[in-house]
Amino acid sequence: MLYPRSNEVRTVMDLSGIWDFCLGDERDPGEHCGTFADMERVAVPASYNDQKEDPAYRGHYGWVYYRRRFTVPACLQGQRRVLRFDAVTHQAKVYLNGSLVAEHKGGFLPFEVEITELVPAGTSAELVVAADDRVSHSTLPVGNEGSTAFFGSDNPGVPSVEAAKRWRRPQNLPNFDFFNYGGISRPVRLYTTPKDYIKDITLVPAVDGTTGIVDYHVETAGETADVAEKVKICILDQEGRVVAEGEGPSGELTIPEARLWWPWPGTPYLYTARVTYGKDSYEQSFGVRTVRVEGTDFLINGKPFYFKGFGKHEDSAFHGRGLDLCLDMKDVNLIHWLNANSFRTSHYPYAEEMYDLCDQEGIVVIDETPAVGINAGGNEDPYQYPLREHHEQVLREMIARDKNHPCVVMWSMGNEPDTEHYPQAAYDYWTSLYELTHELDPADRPVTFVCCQNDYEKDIVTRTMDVVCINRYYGWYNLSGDLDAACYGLEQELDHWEKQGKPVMITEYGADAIAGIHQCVPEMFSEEFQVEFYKRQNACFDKRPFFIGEHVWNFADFATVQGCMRADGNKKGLLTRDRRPKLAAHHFRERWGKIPSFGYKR
Ligand code: E8X
Repeated sequence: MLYPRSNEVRTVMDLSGIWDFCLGDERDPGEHCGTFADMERVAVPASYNDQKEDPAYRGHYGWVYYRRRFTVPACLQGQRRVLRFDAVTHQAKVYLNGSLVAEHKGGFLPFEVEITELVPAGTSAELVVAADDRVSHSTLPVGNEGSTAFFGSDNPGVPSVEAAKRWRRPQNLPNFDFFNYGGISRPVRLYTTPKDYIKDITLVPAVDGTTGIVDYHVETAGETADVAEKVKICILDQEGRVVAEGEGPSGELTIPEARLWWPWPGTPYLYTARVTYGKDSYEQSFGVRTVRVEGTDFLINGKPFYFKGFGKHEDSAFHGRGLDLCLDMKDVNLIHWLNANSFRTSHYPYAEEMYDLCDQEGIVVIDETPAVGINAGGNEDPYQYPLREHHEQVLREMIARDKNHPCVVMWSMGNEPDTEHYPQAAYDYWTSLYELTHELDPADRPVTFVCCQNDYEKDIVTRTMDVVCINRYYGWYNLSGDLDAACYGLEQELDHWEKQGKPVMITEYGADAIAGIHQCVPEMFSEEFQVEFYKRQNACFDKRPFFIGEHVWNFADFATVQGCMRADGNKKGLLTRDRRPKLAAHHFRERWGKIPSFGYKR
C-alpha cells in the first residue's frame, strides 16, 4: 500500500486539525445516530484519552465519534479521490453524509476508501469516524474478558465476578503492559490519483559483487485494460542521476557500482524508483542491501550485525499513542546519542513516518505485529481464542505497508505468547504463521516472535524461529534484586541456547528505575541498580559469540494501566518519559560506543 505523496499529478489534503468529538456509551454499536448532541472537540491525529482531564476520556470503553466537514476542491474534477486513515485504534467505522463507507479492524495499520463517486468535486461532505477501543480475546492486542484477577477472590470484601458484572460498567482489561490509548492516532488524508493509476510498487534488492540488482513489480489499476507497455521505471541515485531504467509491470534492473544501504554509523544510501504509468507517477525510495541468517550470524550485506538498542513504544504525554513527528525526530537523535543502531516496534507497527526516518538515518528495525497478550499464564489455552484470522490479516497489512523499507530487517509475529503451558498448540500456531509470513514477504526476510520468560526446555517452538528472541527478567521479576542468582540463571539458559545453533538475541531485559532514586548500595528501583543489573548481564552476553544482540526494555518510561506494580507507568526506561537520561543511559552510551555494529565478538 503506497504512502500518500503529492507530485505533479497527485494531490494530498491533510485533514488533521480540531474535530468535533463525543464519547459513545458501552452499549453503542458504533452506528451513526444521525444527530450528535453536545459534541466537544479533540485534536486529530492523537489519542483522545489524555486531551481532557476527565476519567470518562482516560478510561473510556467502547465507541467514540469524530466528526468534521471537508470540501473536495473543484479543481480535483476528473481525479480518482481516496480517503486514507493511517491508524484508527482499535476498530473503525467511517461514515460519509451518514452512510457507512468503510470499516477496519486493527488499530495500527492504514486503510482507505475511494470516494470519487461519493463526494463530487466542488462539494463538501460530513465525515464521521467511529473508533472502538475495546480489547478482548478476539482482538490484537488481547484483552482479558469477564474479570480482573482482583475479582472473584474468596475474600468476602471482594465482589464476585458475577457481582462485578452487575454493578460495574464494563471496562477494558488489557492483557498487555501499555496504556490502551484509542482514537484517530495517525493522519487522515484525502489524496488523488489519475483514473488509471499505480496501485502498488514492490522493490526487492539483491547484490552481486558490486552490482545492485532490483526485482520490481508495479501493480496498476483503473479503467484501461492493456497496460503492459505503459509502465516505465527508472532508478535515480541521490544526485538525481538515472542509474537504471526499464519498462513493463515487472522486471529486473541492475545498478553498476551500487551504493549499499548501511546501518548507522555507516551510510544508509537510498535510491529512488520513479514509476510512471499513463498520466500517473510515483516515487518510492528504497535501499540496496541484503539480510540473511547464516549459522549463528545475522548478516546485513554479508557482515555479522550486532543489535544494540531497545524495545520502544509510541507513547508520550498529551499525544498518547498519536503521531508526534517532533518526538520521533528526538528519539532518532537520542538513538544516535546512545550509540544504538536498532529497535523493535514493540508491540505494534509504528507510524510509516518513523520507518522513513529510520531508512534515512540508518536505524535497523524489527517490525512487530500487535499480537501481544496471547498468554493466560497457563490458566487457559490462548490458542482457543478467535484470533487467527485477524492475526493473518495484520501480518498481510503490515508486510504490504512496510515491505520496501531497507530499515526493516526482520518480522516479529508477536510478543510473549504462551509457549510453555500448551507447547504443541503453540508449535502448531506459530510455525504455520511463520510459513505464511515468509510467503507474504517478497524479500523473504528473517521471521521470529519474541519469547517471554518461560521454561525454555518445554518450549518447542521458539527454537524453530530464524532468530531466537528472548525476553528475560532474571533479577527483576524473578530472583528479584539478587544479581548473583540472576546471572547464574541466565548463564544456565545461555548454555541451553548455545546448543541450538541459532542466533539468539535478548529483546527485553530491564529493571524499573524511578529517576532520582539513588543508592550507594544499589537496590531495586534505584538508578544505580538499573545500571548494575545491565552491567552484570551484559558481561554474560559478551562471552557468547552466538548472542547477536541486546535490546533493553525500554527506551523510555511509558504509560500503562494502573496497578500495584506500576508507579505512574512502567519505569524501565533508560530515559524518562520526557526523554531525560537516567544513569543507565550514560552506561549504554559508553558501552555501545565501544561495540561495533558489525563483527562484534567475531
Ligand atoms: C514489563 C514488560 C512489558 O512492559 C512488555 O510490554 C512485555 C514485560 C515483561 C514480562 N514484557 O513488564 O516490563 C516479564 C514476565 C516475567 C514473569
